[in-house]
Amino acid sequence: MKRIFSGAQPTGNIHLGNYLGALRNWVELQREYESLFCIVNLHAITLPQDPQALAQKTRDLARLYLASGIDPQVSIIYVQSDVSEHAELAWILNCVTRISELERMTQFKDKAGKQREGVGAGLLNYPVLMASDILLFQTDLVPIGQDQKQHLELTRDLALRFNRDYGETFRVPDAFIPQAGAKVLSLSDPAKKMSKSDADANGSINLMDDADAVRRKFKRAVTDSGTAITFDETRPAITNLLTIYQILTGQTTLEVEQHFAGKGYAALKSEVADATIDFLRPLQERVRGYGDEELDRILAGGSERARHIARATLDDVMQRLGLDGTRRPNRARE
Ligand code: ATP
Ligand code: LTN
Repeated sequence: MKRIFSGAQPTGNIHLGNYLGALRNWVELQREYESLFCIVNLHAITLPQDPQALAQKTRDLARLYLASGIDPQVSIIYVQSDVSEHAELAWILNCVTRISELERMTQFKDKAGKQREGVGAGLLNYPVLMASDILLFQTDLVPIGQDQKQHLELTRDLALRFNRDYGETFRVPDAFIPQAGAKVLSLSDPAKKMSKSDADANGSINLMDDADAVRRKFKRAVTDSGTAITFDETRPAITNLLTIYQILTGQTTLEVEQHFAGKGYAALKSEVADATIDFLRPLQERVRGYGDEELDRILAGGSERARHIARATLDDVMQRLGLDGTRRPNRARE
């Protein structure tokens, strides 16, 4: 069976973009692939985090994975820092990555800004850790939003380079980027993607938002000039609202356009809000249904299974590099 791996950071609030661009597809794909879904808390600390909040958000995100439909009987759900092989492989891959490759990454440029002196090295090395996540598991397919495409290309380059220099070691993964929902835009600034790190809270619909907040945010959403309600790349704000509506109601683009023909922007906003509220209500109820004990059991089981796969890859990598693993003190237990 082919394998998929994906992850999200336990930072900020998980929003509709994360769901439509990533999580939703994970749920679909888990039946066809052996699946690992990780809560990437080591990625989260590339920017300063409050320790207590990070621990809490890690658990909250695990609940959201489960509530979205990731089935722990089928898929492996775990926390990145529980499997130390991620950090070990990241160090090794850092040694085959060029600084220039990392400095080219658009996410690094966006997050680091112009003043580079005070920027943490973790932010630069972030894509190497992401490559390690993926390559550790001999992943075939990586379901992600559009913004992560460049990181996946780097992952492929690193795998190919390592394989060339040290022999066939890593499977070279492909990206899975959905046709609709790969880049959900900010409701307040359609020039940007909906983002957890956006200072403007009105731009994102968070998955835990209550009905009033959802209605208010859609009501204030920026629209394009004109009045037509059609899918049209030159009118990103309306297309964004229509895309959200289309995916949540499971209709075709044609059905959606026919539905809104002759209606105004106010009706569009209010119907997108209704569809979102109807989608979020049961999801939020399921989130609240997972107790701490059950969650711990699922995450502990997940990390055990993940570690088993990861170790095999890392042992192979170490051997190829001349890093003899036989002296490891816990070797006998494995
Ligand atoms: P930030 O916006 O602060 O950089 P993020 O939401 O991109 O954070 P993650 O939690 O790591 O960070 O993202 C999880 C997944 O959601 C990734 O696959 C990412 O590509 C996807 N994603 C993020 N934002 C969007 C968006 N606006 N539209 C579609 N997919 C998105
Ligand atoms: N960088 C990703 C999160 C992430 C990820 C991964 C996604 C970390 N490791 C491995 C897919 C596969 C982001 O969305 N910001």
